[in-house]
Amino acid sequence: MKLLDQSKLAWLLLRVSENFDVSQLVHFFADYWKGLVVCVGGLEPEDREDVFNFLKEVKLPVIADATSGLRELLGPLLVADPERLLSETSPQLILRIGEVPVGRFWRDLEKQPEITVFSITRTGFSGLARESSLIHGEVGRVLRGLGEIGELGDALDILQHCRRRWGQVDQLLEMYPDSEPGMVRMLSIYSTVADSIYLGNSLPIREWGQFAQREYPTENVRANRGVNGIDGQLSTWIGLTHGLDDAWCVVGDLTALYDMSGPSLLDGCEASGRVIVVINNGGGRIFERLPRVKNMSEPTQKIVANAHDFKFKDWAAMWDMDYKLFASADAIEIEPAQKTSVVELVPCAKQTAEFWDAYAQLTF
Ligand SMILES: Cc1ncc(C[n+]2csc(CCOP(=O)(O)OP(=O)(O)O)c2C)c(N)n1
Repeated sequence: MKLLDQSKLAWLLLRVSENFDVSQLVHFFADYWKGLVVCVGGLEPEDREDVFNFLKEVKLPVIADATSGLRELLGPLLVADPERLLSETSPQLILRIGEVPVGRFWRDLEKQPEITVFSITRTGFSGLARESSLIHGEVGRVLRGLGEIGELGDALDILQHCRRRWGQVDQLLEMYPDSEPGMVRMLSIYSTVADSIYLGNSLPIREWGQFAQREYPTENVRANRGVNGIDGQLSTWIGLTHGLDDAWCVVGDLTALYDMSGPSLLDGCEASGRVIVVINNGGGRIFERLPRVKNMSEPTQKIVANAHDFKFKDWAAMWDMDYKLFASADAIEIEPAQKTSVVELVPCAKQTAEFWDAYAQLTF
């Protein structure tokens, strides 16, 4: 007997497991009046059009990761500040489409078994350790298999709250332009010239979803976080995009420090317009946002954050990369060149703290 090679076997297994039954999903939709929110994680490019058409048809509130490629296309359906919104409006149903969402709200669902979760996923992983339902298959095919659903709508008026919240967020970003979220907003405007964007740990991924511009589509976005670890991120980006023009990478400073030899892989890469943005907030600032760390003494917080004063100029020179540092949003000017450029963004710590304090005060 001729043995099947690995790729054929994987293809066959996918086909076998793809005999999905959408009737369970139709029943799930019947309860939409209890409050139904759609979460869209990373999507394969071939699924995007079907997902987009579905979302436009059902007109449900959508939490969309940047990696869905749809975030900027959803206009008034896009949910702002998902964590707080979900805890305050308590929708009873969540439909997840695509990869496991990166937002904190998804992990919070572990502790909310009363919320019914249904996933449509190519991987077959529920992404939750508690009970939930799942259809395993090509996402676009599953949605087409549903036929016409029609408008379901926003039973809890979540989108009305979101309109207000987006307005408040935009106002805060204007008030604190040199805060980290303010600089991420400015960066996202510059990066509309990129052909692809790679987001690495930690805050860059969160902050991109919450604060990046929402007008111009940036379809080709990848993110790498969580259990993946912060090491090897630059190498991953270079491997993923080697030889491709206009590839941008946005990482935190510790993430860059953990992969200082990564740019050696650029050797032989002749593509132009490649940019590595390092958001240098002087350590792993994601930890400061954890309630347990917030209550620690300042010296202990510094240790937890691996606080440092390093800058990346000499590192860029070591790998023959162009280099610029910007310490305010207004000053940012990114001109991709033939050589890979390192752009170091240094947010104002005071404005960042003020931004987050004001953000915490916002109410729906
Ligand atoms: C190999 C590895 N070591 C440690 C961690 C724990 N960790 C998660 S996020 C993070 C900090 C990342 O800092 P930085 O890249 O500066 O991003 P920021 O938090 O400031 O956005 C660390 C150390 C990890 N995920 N992987």
